[in-house]
Amino acid sequence: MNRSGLWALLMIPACALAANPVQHSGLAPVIDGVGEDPAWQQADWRPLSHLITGSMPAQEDFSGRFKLLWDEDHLYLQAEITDDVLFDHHPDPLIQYWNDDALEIFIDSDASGGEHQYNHSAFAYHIALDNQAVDLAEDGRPALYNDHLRSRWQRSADAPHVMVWEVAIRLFDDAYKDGRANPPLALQAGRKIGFMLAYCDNDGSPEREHFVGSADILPVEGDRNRGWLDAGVFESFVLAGSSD
Ligand SMILES: [Ca+2]
Ligand SMILES: [Ca+2]
Ligand SMILES: [Ca+2]
Ligand SMILES: [Ca+2]
Repeated sequence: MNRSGLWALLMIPACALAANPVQHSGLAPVIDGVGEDPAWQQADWRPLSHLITGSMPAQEDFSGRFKLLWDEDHLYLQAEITDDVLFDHHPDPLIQYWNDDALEIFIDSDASGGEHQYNHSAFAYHIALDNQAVDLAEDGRPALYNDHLRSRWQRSADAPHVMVWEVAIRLFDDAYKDGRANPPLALQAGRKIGFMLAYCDNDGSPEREHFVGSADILPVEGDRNRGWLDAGVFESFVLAGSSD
């Protein structure tokens, strides 16, 4: 690279370099747990490979990858999850939801980062095997946020231990308040979001055995389980412009 090229590279803000593009979808994928929608062809797989808590599972115990897309109304997720035993010990979605198998979606709609345990500057949706979504409310108690997303999964036709999980997620700004009318955001190209995906894998133990996510989280006093507290550990994404 010549000197002017190097200078041009140095002038790009660090956040722009770090943000991963999410492709726009002109034709929304059908949320049915079948990932063959044409829209998904334009999105690249991203790995779920960073251990957050527990032990690192063998490939057949848990492994996963995911894709993202967006349109004006939704962020779309397709996750492909290998899990040898599906386990839903607590049928009440508000009881120990993190200790049953669950897909966990972390979203910070404006990439503000910061503490979000009891506020909605960011959400940490724990989606259970019955497709119900739980996060901590402003009163500090878990609450259902099923109206924020549509979630469906199915076992893969040719691999019985593989689930294809599709989710359409609405995004809300930092002014979101529990118990009020909160209009979802109309998404536009250029919006930066914080996002992280993780999977809680339990195959029959009192507590989850593996918690593996997409972000390489810097531990605080040895603890990488920071996503439910701090949106600053999410990965940076930017909604890319429409090309279709
Ligand atoms: Ca589909
Ligand atoms: Ca497993
Ligand atoms: Ca925020
Ligand atoms: Ca499991």
